[in-house]
Order: sequence, then C-alpha cells, then structure tokens
Amino acid sequence: MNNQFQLHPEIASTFAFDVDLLYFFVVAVSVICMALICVLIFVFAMKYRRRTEDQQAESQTHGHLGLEITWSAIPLVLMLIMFAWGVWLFFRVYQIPDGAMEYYVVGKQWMWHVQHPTGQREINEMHVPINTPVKLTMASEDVIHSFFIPAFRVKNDVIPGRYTSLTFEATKPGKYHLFCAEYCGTEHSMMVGSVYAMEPEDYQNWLGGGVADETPEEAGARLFSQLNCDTCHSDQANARGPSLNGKFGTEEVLASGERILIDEAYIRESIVNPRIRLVAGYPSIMPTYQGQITETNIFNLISYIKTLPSTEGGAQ
Ligand code: HEC
Ligand SMILES: [Cu+2]
Repeated sequence: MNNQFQLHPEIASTFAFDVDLLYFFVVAVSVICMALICVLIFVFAMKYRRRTEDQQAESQTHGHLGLEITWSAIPLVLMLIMFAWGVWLFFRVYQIPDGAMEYYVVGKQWMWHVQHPTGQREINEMHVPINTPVKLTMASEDVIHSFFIPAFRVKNDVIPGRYTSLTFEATKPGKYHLFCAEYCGTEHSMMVGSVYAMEPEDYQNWLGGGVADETPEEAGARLFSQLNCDTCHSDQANARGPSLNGKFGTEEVLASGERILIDEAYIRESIVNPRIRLVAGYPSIMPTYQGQITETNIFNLISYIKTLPSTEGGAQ
C-alpha cells in the first residue's frame, strides 16, 4: 500500500477531505481561467489577424468600463471565496480540541522522538488511536524541521527555542508516511517514519505490550529533584524561588510589572533562559539549564509542573 507511487495520499483524518476539496477548488479555478485565456489568445490571434499586406485597423478601442468591472469583480469574488473557505478550514485544523491526548515530539538531526502521554517512547514511529483527538507539542534540539503526515493533511514547522503544535484525529486504521518537510542537513531525506493509526483496543494492547516507561510526570518529578529544582522551588516560607504549586495556567507578575500567562513556552524559557523574565520579588539566582537538559526532559518537567496541585497555606 505504501510503496506504490500515489498521486493522491490517502484520506485518513477528520479534515483531510475538506482540505482536498478546497485544494481542488483552487486548482479547478486556476485551470479554467488558464484555459480561457489560452483559448482567447488563440481565437483573437486568428480572428483579428492581418489579412492583406496593406490592411489598416478600422477602429481602435481604448478602455471599456463594463469589461473592466467584469474582469475585476469575478476574480475578486473567486479570491474572496478561497480566502473565506481557507480561513474557516485553518481554524478547524488548528483548533485544539478539549481533552486531546498530548504527545511530545522532538526533532533532532535526523530523527523524530515521540513520547506518549503514558510514557512510551518511539523513534521515527508513532502509534495513535483512531477517532481520538491527538495534540502534538513539538520542539527541536538543533535546526528547523517540519513534521508532515500527508494522509492526515497536517504539517507544521518544528523550531529550535520555540514550541509549535499540531492536532489531528485519525479516522482510518493503517500505516502512513511521516516526513521531515524542511531541509535540515545531510540526512534530511532519511528523516522519515511511519504513523500507525489503530483501533482504540489495538492501541491499548500495543501500549500494554511495550516496556512500561515512566510517564512524563514521573520522569519530570525525578528530574525536578535530580536537577535540584526542589532546593529552591518549594512551599517552604524560606524558599529561594517561587513555589510552582498550582501555578500552571495562572498569571505571573514580572519584575518589569508585566503580567504573563504561565504556559509551556514560559516554563521552557524559565528553564533555559531564566534571566529574560524575572518574577517580581525574586533575585536573579536561578541557573540556566541551557545545554544541560534535552528538549524531552524539558517536556517532562513541564508535565510534572502542570500536575502540581495548589496548596493552601503555602508561602505564596
Ligand atoms: C538556585 C535556585 C533555583 C534553582 C536551582 C531553580 N530555580 Fe527556578 N527560579 C528561581 C528563582 C529565584 C525564580 C524567580 C526569578 C526568576 O524568574 O528567575 C525562578 C523561577 C522559575 C520559574 C518561573 C516561575 C514563576 O512563578 O513564574 C520556573 C517555571 C522555574 N523557575 C523552574 C525551575 C526548574 C524546572 C528548575 C530545575 C530544572 C529550577 N527552576 C531551578 C530559583 C531557582
Ligand atoms: Cu528534519
């Protein structure tokens, strides 16, 4: 199935068909307009050709308001249809549904690391259940990559120093191509893999068959003490850093007076570049962990910090 050359990838996600429909509309409009122009060039060249050596033009037409309006208005309407349709689809494709399963994906020259919500890890393979919304949060260890699953019609760049995401819901069990779609060095063309969409029961069995790794939260909890985060971040009254309990999704007041939402991107920045945004009332003593921690481990720390419950009667 996957080795044959295919002009058209399979339709295997909820919005794949709608993406195709818009694509065919754009192609059809372009082909029809191009054909019209080609035919008219040919017809006019024949119809108005010079018939004798000394033939003079009878009259020249300069401008025609009706025509001008027609050939401006029709393309405008067609373009607006494409635009509105595109915007509608864009929001559908990029909206993250509630309760989506969150996978972490790290691009690295030249492979994809995938981590399941339950902790299973894969390289260049990704198993997902069908009929379940999936969200990928993606990071890069080195250069710009791009995560592309043609059968699901999803693609997004994976950028160093920043999180990007993708969501999809597979609809058809099968094995699909996974590509890096951004030239990223010598072995870019080898940065390929497979996505296995499975019936939910099969997915559960697959999970059960693998080695039971620690979950992202467990790994994060382990790192939190291994990297000594807990020596500064705790609920104790004399803690040197702000307590992180129950902080995820809330707003932080910075030393600059600015307010910022504590989300994945902010936590990542706090770990690799703590000096950029200081929390109000705290000295700049947090060491940077840049280069000492992998993107996967940053994901794990974030998962752990997300689960920290707010504690009443704490220092904060
Ligand atoms: C030497 C003490 C120290 C260590 C070790 C430390 N931090 Fe911090 N951290 C701080 C201080 C102080 C702040 C507040 C000032 C700032 O923003 O840099 C802070 C801020 C933060 C923030 C932003 C919190 C907020 O409320 O906005 C996060 C997230 C964070 N640290 C995570 C970590 C993680 C994860 C580790 C371990 C990998 C860690 N820190 C290790 C002292 C520390
Ligand atoms: Cu790549």
